[in-house]
Amino acid sequence: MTQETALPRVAIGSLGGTVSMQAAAPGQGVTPKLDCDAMLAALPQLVGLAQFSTATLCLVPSASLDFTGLLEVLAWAKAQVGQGAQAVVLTQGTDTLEEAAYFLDLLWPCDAPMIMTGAMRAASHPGADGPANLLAAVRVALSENSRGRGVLAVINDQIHEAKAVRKTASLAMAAFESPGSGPIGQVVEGCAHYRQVASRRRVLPLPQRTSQRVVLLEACLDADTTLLQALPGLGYDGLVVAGFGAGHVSEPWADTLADVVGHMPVIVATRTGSGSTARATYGFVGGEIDLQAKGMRMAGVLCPRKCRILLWLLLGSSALTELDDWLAH
Ligand code: DAS
Repeated sequence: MTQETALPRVAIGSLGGTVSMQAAAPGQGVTPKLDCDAMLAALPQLVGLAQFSTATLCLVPSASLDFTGLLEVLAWAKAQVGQGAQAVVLTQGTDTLEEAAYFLDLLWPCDAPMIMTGAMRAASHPGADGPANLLAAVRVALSENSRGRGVLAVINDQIHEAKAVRKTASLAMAAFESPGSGPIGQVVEGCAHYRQVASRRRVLPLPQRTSQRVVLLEACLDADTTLLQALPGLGYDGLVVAGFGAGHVSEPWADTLADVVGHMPVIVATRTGSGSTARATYGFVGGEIDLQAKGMRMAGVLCPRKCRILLWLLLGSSALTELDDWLAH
C-alpha cells in the first residue's frame, strides 16, 4: 500500500465568501474569485495530511446562499462520505455561516464530521486568515474526537457548535463566539482539544417540500403593527419574533400576534444575542406568560435566526408537532 492510499480522504467543498475573495485590480472591492483548488494551492501544509477531493459548489457572497442550495450541498457531502470520505470541510462566507451551519447540522445524519470555516480577511489582503482557518478545519476534521459531533464551525482556532455559534463582530478577526456556552473546543498546535464529550444528536428528516416561507421580525421600541396585521394575508407559513429581553413585545404587538397565531405558528425568541427566553417570570401583557397563553412558543436559547431555520425545516417535513421538543433541548 502506498503512503498516498493509506491517507484518510477528506472532501472539501467551497461556496465562496471572503475566504475566496480577491480584488480584480488595486483599489477595487474584493469579490469571490478563488475556486476550491486555488484555495488549496495556497496551503502546502495540507500535503501529506490527507487525500483531498475538492469541489467548487458555488462562488458567491454568503448573503446569496439559500436553503435549496444548502440542500444540494448536503447531498454532495453525504455522497462524499458514502464514497469513503472520513470528513467533509466546507468553506463559505462568514456573514451567514452560523445559519448555514445550523441548517446543515439539523440534517447531517453521519458520524463523519462536517467542519465549516471562512475568513475575515480576503485572500488578497495582507494577513489573510483563510489559509490558517482552512488548515485548522482540516485538522479538526481529521481528529477522531470530532466524530459524532455533527456540524462544527472552526475559525480563529476555536471550535464552535452549530447551534451556539454566532458572528458577533462585523470586521474583527475574532468575529465568532458561542454566547452563553463558549466554544466547545480549541485548536492547539494543530490538534483539536474538546472541553466535553460528544452529546447525543438528533437529526431531522429531509424536507419533502421547500416552498414554505417563514418570516423573522424584530420587536423595536415604538414599532407599529402594520406588517404584523398584514402577515396572515401574505402567504407566510410561520413567524419568528426577535423579542425584547427575555422574549417580550409591546401590548399592541401582543394583541396583533394573538390574531397571527391563529394562522401560523409563532415563536418568540430574544433579540439580545445571548441567554434564554423566560417561561414563567413576567406577567404583563406582551410578557412571556401572556404570549404563551395566546398560543405562542418561546425559543429558549435558540437565537431568532436559528428558530427560523428550525421552523422552516419542521414545516417542510410536516413535523411541526416536534417543535416544542426541539425548542426545549
Ligand atoms: N463578510 C464576508 C465573509 O466574511 C462576506 C460573506 O459572508 O460572503 O465571508
